[in-house]
Amino acid sequence: MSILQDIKSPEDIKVLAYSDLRLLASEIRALIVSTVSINGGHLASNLGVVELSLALHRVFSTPVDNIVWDVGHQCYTHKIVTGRYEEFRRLRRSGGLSGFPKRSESPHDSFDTGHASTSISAALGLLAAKNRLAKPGSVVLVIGDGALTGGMAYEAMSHAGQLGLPLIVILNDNAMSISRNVGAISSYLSRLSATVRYQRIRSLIDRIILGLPWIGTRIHPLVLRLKRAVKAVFFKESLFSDLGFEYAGPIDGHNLPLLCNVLSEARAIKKPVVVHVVTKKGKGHREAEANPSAFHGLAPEKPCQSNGSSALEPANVTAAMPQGNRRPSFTEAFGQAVCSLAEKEEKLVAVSAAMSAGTGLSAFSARFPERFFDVGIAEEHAVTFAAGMAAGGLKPIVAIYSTFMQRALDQLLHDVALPGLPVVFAMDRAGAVPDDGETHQGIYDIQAFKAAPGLAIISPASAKELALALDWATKYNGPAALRYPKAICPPERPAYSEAFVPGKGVFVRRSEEKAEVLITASGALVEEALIAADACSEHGICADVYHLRFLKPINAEAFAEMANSYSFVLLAEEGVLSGSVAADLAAAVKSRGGNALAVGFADRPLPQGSREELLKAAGLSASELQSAIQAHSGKYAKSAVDSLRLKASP
Ligand SMILES: Cc1ncc(C[n+]2csc(CCOP(=O)(O)OP(=O)(O)O)c2C)c(N)n1
Repeated sequence: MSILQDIKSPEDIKVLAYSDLRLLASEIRALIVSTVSINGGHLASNLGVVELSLALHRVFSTPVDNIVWDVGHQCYTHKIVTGRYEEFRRLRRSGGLSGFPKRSESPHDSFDTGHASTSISAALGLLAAKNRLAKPGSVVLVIGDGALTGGMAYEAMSHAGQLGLPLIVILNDNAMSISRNVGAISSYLSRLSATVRYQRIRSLIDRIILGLPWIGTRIHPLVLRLKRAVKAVFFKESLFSDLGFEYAGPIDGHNLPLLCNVLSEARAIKKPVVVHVVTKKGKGHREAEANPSAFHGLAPEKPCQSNGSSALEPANVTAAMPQGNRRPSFTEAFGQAVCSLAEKEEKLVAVSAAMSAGTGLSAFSARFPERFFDVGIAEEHAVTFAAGMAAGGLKPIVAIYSTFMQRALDQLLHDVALPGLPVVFAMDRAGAVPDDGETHQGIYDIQAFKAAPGLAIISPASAKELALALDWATKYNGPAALRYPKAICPPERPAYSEAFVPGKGVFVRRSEEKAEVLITASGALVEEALIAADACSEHGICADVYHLRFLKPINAEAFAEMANSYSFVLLAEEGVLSGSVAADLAAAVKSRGGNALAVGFADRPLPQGSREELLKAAGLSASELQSAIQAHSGKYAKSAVDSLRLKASP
């Protein structure tokens, strides 16, 4: 008999015996494994917080109380027990449940997340609002030890310590970020969790107190004081207490009664408190427990068994070398190119913000460990650290996904671009990002970064061109950014191997006779443009394809002059249309009396879907480009047909 099917709301959890709660935890784990094996998603993080999520919903009452999930990738149990069990099978599917908390999805989701280290700020804001508006309820947040490497967390803790509001911070410590966690804070946490003498005394106290159910709750202030006294003996320096928080823990994050007791205590003390919970990432799934890094993010549609014995495919682990004859992904192409360059250039160093595997830097980190820096989830620091290394004479390459680079806009402008430092940015996941939804789309970088003085922005269209672009960028005497999507590299074309000239693009398809239509694109969209041009030619419309290569610098006037010899210019860009390079160029063409249409993503959040679905919906897929050309040039189709007829007639 299933307990899970009867959980219609979190209230149903409050009445279960602990033995049933444990059964419920097993059922939830099985559901998460089976769903993620089909839909993809974050496996190991979610398996690690099943008990913690249940304990939170047993002690707190959402939506009166608020729970904020940092990053939000670990919210699956929360979703399942807050009325979304039936919809869970549509997790991450187009139009289905988001893999992250979303206020528009449920009143139980207090804050939309996706990027790391925002939870303490957001939760403190929610609490300040409750306080000011005299609304009832507690505010609790769950932040991982990985997310605790992000600077925002400390800005927020400093403020929380000052305000003194009863914010409940649950530190979910599994010693892992995506890869093994890094940094001095991480070492500090493991010292905090691993001190054997402290552990023994703590568990003795826990046992004594928990053995006294009635008295236990009554004497909780004493308990906390006692625990603090114990801590003070062994941890004279406590980061959290020094910042104005009470500190409870470390406690076993899979022990449901213990978790519930400590959370109840934390709620009662009416001061900012950190509850340090130790969990096992991947808990309950053999392979995920053994290799939580590989099982952090899973690709969709790889069936597996819930006992953990089959092959779920890790999505984030990108081998440095593509297997067999298949074309590499852009990530793999970057991983190879950066290693080849490093062999020739000793000053080259690489920086990652907790994403070495995802950005393709695993091979580099293994081959050149002394030239590799993983700074943790600290994109702002990564950029300014690289600026410092560039000022000091090194050649840094900073590999950060487009969406996470948003964090470091000021650092890019203030610390890199204004002083003109030669830092190279490798922005993976630029453009439409599959399955993760609004918070992970890489569609804002062009507008955000094109204002940076002297920054060259290149959008390579193939693996070979990516390598050439990287080579060019590391020799360029200024900042440069490469942007490329999460996609397999399109096939090579001769134009992609042409030498780089700043600001100049290349014709990838040019007919000998005068073409009527020019399709302009960059990056992986060039392939869509080529397919569209082929399709158009079958309808008698002749289209050339021009690959911009550089989104910056770009000479709009020179482009317009060249483009105005065409009857119609279609410009496709894998980013937000408003303020895009495509829109700028279309305006330049029109100002000279030409006929141009720019296509890109609309000025609204871009929801989850496959890359193909997202490109199609935005009018950027080959078929949509073809339709745009035909729609815009019905007369061209006709005149092409007419001219063919004329030619055919005697
Ligand atoms: C600003 C930002 N950078 C990078 C990421 C990618 N990312 C997603 S989860 C994660 C690791 C988070 O580790 P932790 O907070 O300890 O949670 P765990 O998965 O271990 O439970 C990273 C780096 C992100 N979401 N946000």
